[in-house]
Amino acid sequence: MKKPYFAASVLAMSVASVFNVASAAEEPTLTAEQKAAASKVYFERCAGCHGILRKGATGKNLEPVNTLKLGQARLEKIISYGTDGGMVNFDDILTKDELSTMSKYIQMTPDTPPEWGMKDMMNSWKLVIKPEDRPKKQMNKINLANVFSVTLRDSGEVALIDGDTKQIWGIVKTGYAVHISRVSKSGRYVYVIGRDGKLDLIDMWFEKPTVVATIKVGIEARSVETSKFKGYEDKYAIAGSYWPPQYVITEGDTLKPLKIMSTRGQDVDGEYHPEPRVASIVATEDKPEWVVNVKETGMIKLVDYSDIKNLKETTIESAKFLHDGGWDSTKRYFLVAANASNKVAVVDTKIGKLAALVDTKAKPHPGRGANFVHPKFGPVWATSHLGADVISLIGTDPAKHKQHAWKVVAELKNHGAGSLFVKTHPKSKNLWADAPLNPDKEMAESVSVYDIRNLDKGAEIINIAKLADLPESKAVKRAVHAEYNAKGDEVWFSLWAGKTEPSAIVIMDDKTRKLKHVIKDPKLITPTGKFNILNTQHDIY
Ligand code: DHE
Repeated sequence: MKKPYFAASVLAMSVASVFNVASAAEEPTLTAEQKAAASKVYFERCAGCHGILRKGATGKNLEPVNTLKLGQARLEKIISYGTDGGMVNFDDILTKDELSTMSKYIQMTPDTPPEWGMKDMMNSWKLVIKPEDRPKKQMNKINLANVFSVTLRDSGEVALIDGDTKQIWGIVKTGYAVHISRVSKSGRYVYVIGRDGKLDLIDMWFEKPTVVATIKVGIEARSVETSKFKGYEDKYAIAGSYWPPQYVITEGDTLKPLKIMSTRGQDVDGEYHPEPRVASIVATEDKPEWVVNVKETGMIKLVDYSDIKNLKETTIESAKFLHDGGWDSTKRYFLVAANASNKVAVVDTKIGKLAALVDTKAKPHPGRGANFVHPKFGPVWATSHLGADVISLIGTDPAKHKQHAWKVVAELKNHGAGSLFVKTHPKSKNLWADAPLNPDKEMAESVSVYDIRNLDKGAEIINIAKLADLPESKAVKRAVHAEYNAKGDEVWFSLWAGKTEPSAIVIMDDKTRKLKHVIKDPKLITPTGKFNILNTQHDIY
């Protein structure tokens, strides 16, 4: 059996040190125990932004060549209190000892974790209930189209909430710091990916939501998608890993791994990158293809899944570092944030080429974005930003509004920077935006809502946390990730508090913008992303 990466890191470290004599001479030291503990904290708290090899992406490069220059005292300060550049503070999460150990750890040469190939995947794969032993029809009375799969981040679970009754239908154990859910084309299966690479397949046809298959696709992962083209419904799934940098195609109804593809290679500047992580993945509906966005290289891969054995990949150069994105309203163009370049890349999936690179404000972060028809500029797609209190509207209709296509046609003032997600619905007249990573408590707990018929009026700002009436505490209850119900008349927000504090889901009436319902339950631990089945199944946003 393979040793876990954290424990195995000590050996890798000493080997690495041999090859890096110059910096090893100055690097601080830690005991094996301290180093294993630091490695675990790094994976859990830092790797997402800085990379396993610490080459930097959303966060700065943390290789010794840089960190040794900063030194212990300065690093402790940065980790404790954060920076204006977007680094968050950890003084409320890590102890003084941990802060000191982490500061030493990042001055040491990074370890290279092991690979995770077909044998590892097969060993981790569990087909809990075979397809032939599953129900032949839906065995419950739940309106599946309006179920929400809710990430319970710090408990490593998802809650499946019945959107009609607002009751928790079931809670399912998933991977560590579970990240997102995606839905099969049929709307029957939910795929859930954890940061530890654990992928779970939930069948919603049982009396209660049931895990029917599970696999570990890598050591660290963030994304999963399913095959959506006619004839391939529920046939395949694809999961993207951060480490090793690769994606795997599996059977859709069993998760049996079929093919692993590395994403290592040259970036848009022609430089080799050893850790190009797989960011967002989306399934095209009118051909057997996934759009796979590779973060560090800035390459967008169009993966043709019609012949897995003779897999065709089209590699499109865009910009660094690719992160999250969504379709335009016609589902021909995919728009993805290249957050280190302050750009949104637009792929024309019909012809398989880059349509444009659009300049935005600092660190665009759309989630899947929001599509609506602007009264003046025609169809637009919106993104908010981590680094600016601005929502950019990008024209998306080169056929009828050519002069506005792939240009920022308007900028709306958000209530703060630190925004992660914007959302609307084809039936709605509202555009909602959050700012959960804003350092100001009031801002992080509030959302902005705009009337898309009258954007000049500016936003109404609503403090979502106050509406929930949770017990008063100093802890921030971040209002995060708007998601509509299936009908498009309710907007759900998570109130994301600490692991040991009460969190909630706040449901707003979209038309009146008034509170409709609050879901409070001790089992709702750190709710973040919410994925309505119908909207996720059909990419409605
Ligand atoms: Fe996410 C989407 C990566 C932190 C909630 N996040 C994504 C996607 C990527 C990504 C690549 C796109 C997936 C897709 O569409 O296929 N997220 C990362 C990180 O690397 C990062 C910055 C740091 C980390 O260590 O993981 C990170 N993400 C977070 C959070 O802290 C959030 C706010 C809370 C949480 O639950 O972890 C968070 N990310 C989300 C959500 C989505 C997402 C809710 C899906 C948005 C959607 O509407 O589809």
